[in-house]
Amino acid sequence: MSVDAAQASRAILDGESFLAEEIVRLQYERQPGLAERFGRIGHEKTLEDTRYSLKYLVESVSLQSPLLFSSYMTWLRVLLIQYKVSTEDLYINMLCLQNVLGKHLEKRDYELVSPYIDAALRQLDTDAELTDSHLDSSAAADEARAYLSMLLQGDRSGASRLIMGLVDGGMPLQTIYLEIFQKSQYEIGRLWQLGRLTVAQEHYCSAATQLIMSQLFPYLFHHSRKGKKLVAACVGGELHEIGLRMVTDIFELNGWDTYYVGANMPIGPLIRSLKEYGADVLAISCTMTYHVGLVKELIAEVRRDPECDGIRILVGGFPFNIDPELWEKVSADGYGRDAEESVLKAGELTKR
Ligand code: B12
Repeated sequence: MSVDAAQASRAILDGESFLAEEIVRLQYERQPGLAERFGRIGHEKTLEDTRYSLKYLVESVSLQSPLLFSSYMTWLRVLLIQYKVSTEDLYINMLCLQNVLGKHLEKRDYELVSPYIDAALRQLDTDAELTDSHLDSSAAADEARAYLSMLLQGDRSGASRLIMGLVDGGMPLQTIYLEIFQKSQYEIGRLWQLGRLTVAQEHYCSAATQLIMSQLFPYLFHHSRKGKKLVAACVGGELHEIGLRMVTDIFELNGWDTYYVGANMPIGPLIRSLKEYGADVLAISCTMTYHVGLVKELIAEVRRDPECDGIRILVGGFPFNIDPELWEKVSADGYGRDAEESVLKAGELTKR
């Protein structure tokens, strides 16, 4: 990270609570109707969202990736529609954020941060509707629709029978993973964001998909082994583990030996496992943008350890798909958009 970006990020982080309160105070001053429209809870939620916006801004600035903050703006804008918060309300919130940072940060910090906010404001000027279902782009669209519809009706045993039938019918596991499981999970995320699905439904579907993936476990080991080893982990605090699990399974399917440690992995024990297992590749997954800094820290720690010399590091997950240059900014050796690309990339990195 550049010294300037680090300093500007630190200044925002240090004042986060105060800055958020100032931003919301200014917004309510400019839009007195908000209090009546949204009541006390609305005020609390605005404060909470503003704190999140500052967090995303800090991550975006410290990684020098304006895309991270502007894509967050698109996401937030769509999410807020169901709560009757308009794009104009959000735009004003951003203007207040810019104004308050202008008043409270050192001039050089503000000048560094301000273009990130300008980019986000421009982003709010463009249309962003999540109208297209992820299932429409699936290469197994009919099966994916049937699968998700069963899960949404609470019929996980029907969904399991559907998948086992497809396996028996010869559908490749990779297609089931990427075109049915992954696309359904993305669709669940889209429906949740639009307010058309409850958190309980999302939890049910995610748990059911993990259960059904487990039923496919015995099918992963049919292929000849490559003698290469993968350790796979999510960074600390990260709870999204299905993507990484999918990556790991597809590595197994391609003959790698894998050691999957899943969500929320602390750095010390992870580094120990790399040595004990004799990893060739470390796969690090991160979904929440505000965890990307931890990915960078983890990679720096691994690189500092001479016993980890030669281990190649792959990263992936939501923010890496938003900014295709982000993997270089965290000093990884490579990145994969999805499980299939990840295996190809690891193959290239470990060619002997
Ligand atoms: C299921 C889910 C959850 C579950 C996760 C359960 C679990 N056991 O994993 C739970 C309930 C925990 C959860 C929590 C939250 N979630 Co959530 N979640 C999702 C959802 C619907 C699906 C995730 C998933 O399974 N994807 C399917 C996998 C297969 O896809 P993938 O992760 O992209 O993985 C592929 C590639 O990225 C790549 N890849 C992934 N990792 C790696 C690693 C390497 C090394 C490589 C090479 C490649 C690679 O390959 C994978 C396979 O092809 C997504 C929607 C979405 N679009 O993803 C939201 C989503 C990610 N969640 C979101 C949010 C906001 C949250 C919460 C903040 C909600 C809250 N208010 O609490 C929390 C944060 C929790 C935390 N601290 O981590 C937002 C994030 C938005 C943003 N702008 O950042 C999303 C996008 C939903 C949305 N549309 O708004 N969530």
